[in-house]
Amino acid sequence: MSPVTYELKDDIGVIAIDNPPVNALSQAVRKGIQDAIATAQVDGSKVILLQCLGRTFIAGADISEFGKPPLDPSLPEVLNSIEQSAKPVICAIHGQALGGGLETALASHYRCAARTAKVGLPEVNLGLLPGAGGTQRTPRLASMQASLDLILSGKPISAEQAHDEGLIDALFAEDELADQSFAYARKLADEGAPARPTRELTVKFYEADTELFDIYRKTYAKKLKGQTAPQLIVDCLEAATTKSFAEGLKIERNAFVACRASEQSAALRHIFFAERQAAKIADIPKDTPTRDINSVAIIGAGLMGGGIAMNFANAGIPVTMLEISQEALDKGLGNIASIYQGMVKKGRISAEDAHRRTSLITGTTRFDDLGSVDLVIEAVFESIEVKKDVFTKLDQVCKPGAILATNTSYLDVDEIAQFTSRPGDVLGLHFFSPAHIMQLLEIVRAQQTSKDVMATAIELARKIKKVPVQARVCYGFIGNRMLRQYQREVQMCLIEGASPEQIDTAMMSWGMAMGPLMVADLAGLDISYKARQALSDAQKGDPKSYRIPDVLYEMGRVGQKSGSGYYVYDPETRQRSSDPTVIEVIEQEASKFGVSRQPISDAEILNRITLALINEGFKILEEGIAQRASDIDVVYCFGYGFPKFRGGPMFFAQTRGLDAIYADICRYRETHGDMYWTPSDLLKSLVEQGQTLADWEKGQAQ
Ligand code: T1G
Repeated sequence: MSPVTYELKDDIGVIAIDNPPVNALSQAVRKGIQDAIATAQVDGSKVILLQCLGRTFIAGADISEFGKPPLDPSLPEVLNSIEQSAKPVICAIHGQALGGGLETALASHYRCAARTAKVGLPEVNLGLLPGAGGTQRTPRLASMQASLDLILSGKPISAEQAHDEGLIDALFAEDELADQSFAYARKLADEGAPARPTRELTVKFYEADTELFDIYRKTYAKKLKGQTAPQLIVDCLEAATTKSFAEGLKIERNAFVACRASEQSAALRHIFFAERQAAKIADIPKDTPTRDINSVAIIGAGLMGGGIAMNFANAGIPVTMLEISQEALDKGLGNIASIYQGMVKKGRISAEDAHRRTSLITGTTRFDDLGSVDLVIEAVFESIEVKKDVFTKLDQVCKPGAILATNTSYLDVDEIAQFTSRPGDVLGLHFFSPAHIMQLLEIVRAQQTSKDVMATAIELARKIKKVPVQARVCYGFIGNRMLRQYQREVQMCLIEGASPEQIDTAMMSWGMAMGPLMVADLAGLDISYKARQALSDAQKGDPKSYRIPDVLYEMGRVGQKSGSGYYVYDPETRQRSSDPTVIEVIEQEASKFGVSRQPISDAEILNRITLALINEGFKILEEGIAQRASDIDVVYCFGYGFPKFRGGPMFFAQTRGLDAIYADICRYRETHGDMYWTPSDLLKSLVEQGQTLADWEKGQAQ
């Protein structure tokens, strides 16, 4: 049964696409459209109306078809048949018209949309570019600047804005779109409106625009550092100003095919599906009942507590902040208000919106005021004694059925759950700093956490626009446990010969959002120092892996907040610069450990640090702390600044080849000992059996 139907209503040919969930342009949809257009050419129709059923217009090409042999007809062929139609083709857009979906509309002769609709060309988010005429037709309808912004940002725009920019001809109320679009087609048929091939329009490009292309190349070379698609997009749009439509289309096609075959696009497509997969938990069916969360309480109004509260206020859920003193409470609420004011200043939200959100956040110093809330999230100092005190009180005051969550970054959630009489209602909700910005939410499932609590947490994560990932209980869960190995190897490279600048530059040129030492200074050396104090020497591991930050901390260098850490920071501008004192500390500690510092190449630094991360990732998988390898990739790409265009640590390992990864780890075991460089058993067995991670996961699922 084709997902595309064609029906002649009076003398209007109606093409209806019904390919849930998002009307992606699968092979069957492409074939269906092409056949319908061909039928309409020879029947009694005067005009053709193309519309979609379900919650949205076409959300693009079927991404799951990429990486497989292409199937005919290709989208460019189908869109050319629409554009070449002798009878006007009208598109009616609701929900979202994205990628190939908007290209379908641009190849049509007339476009109408619901006022609530959105349109966009998000291909760049997948390491691609519009490959079906988007780079050649968009600048024939909208200005070159608007075209550059739309395609390079990858962000959808409202139908209103698209109308203002010339991409949409008519706007209707959402609930009237079906009737109004038919009436619009009726009117065009009655007026004998002509087919208007977009390809015959002149590109909207003026002398003043000449500089635009280099400006955007530079801007996106910074914004999307290391990514190839953005630069190719500018080339295609520039070609539209100097080449014929057909030549421009060819240039676009070649660039698209190159992007589609690239590792970067494979990595970004992997992350697209991994993000959606992460929200699915194998033993928790989709229809698991969830609890209503209409009110939330946050224990602790510090930086994390405040950021967490804002997520709920942003989603319209009232929040009660609890602090031990009125002074601390006022300070916390004050911080939140000033962040909202900052967002108003930057034009991100309106003053009314800021007022509405701030007023949803109230405060108390009494636990007894929390008796009716649906969810409590504890964000207090990281000590098990303090957690015990808080959860004991919560267990006494909170209503039955309230969910009790901890925002701990590494403490034992099973132990915390045992402080209550309701361990089934306890879990970890681990936000990342700054909590109102960072997308990742590690949902830590304790042994007794009930399935409806987990299902509620996943659903809630979506509501507050977070990317949820399940982690089981271990020290540091998924993200921070791997981070310890990552930071350990950073310290080993420092003490053996590298400098903070060299390490940060090597990791950032490879694509990390921030270098590891810059992150340490931002987070504060005091946080990790205090965390280490709670560990035994055995747990702390080789002193070479933490002596330098200990010494810096003891010198009062705790990072940006003290004006110095691995770098020194200008008190006015916060400009970061190197500090020879740090090298002295490193050399001093190296000589204490009898380490003769030698030059280390950037490639070696990169290899050792990423392999430390990857090896721990395999251990986390074999222990079942993470459900699947792609969950680890989502954690690192949405929580730790790992470059999405490399797909995350586990995808990167698979891309490099597990043999090579294993061989390098074994080599480091020879040179650096097996304390840290013992390959994970899972990695070892996959290599010995010549299996991939995907093979292993398939085996696990059976
Ligand atoms: N192809 C295949 N599957 C898709 C898909 C697509 N384009 N879009 C969504 N899905 C699946 C998704 O995996 C999930 O599956 C389900 O649909 C619901 O999605 C030639 C080359 C439309 C805004 O980049 O941004 O066109 O997990 O959970 O939150 O130039 O999906 O249920 O099994 O995300 O409401 C360009 C991608 C493609 C848009 C809806 N288009 N999609 O968000 O639901 S490249 C895009 C989205 C292209 C042309 C080029 C979002 C959405 P499952 P969801 P949602």
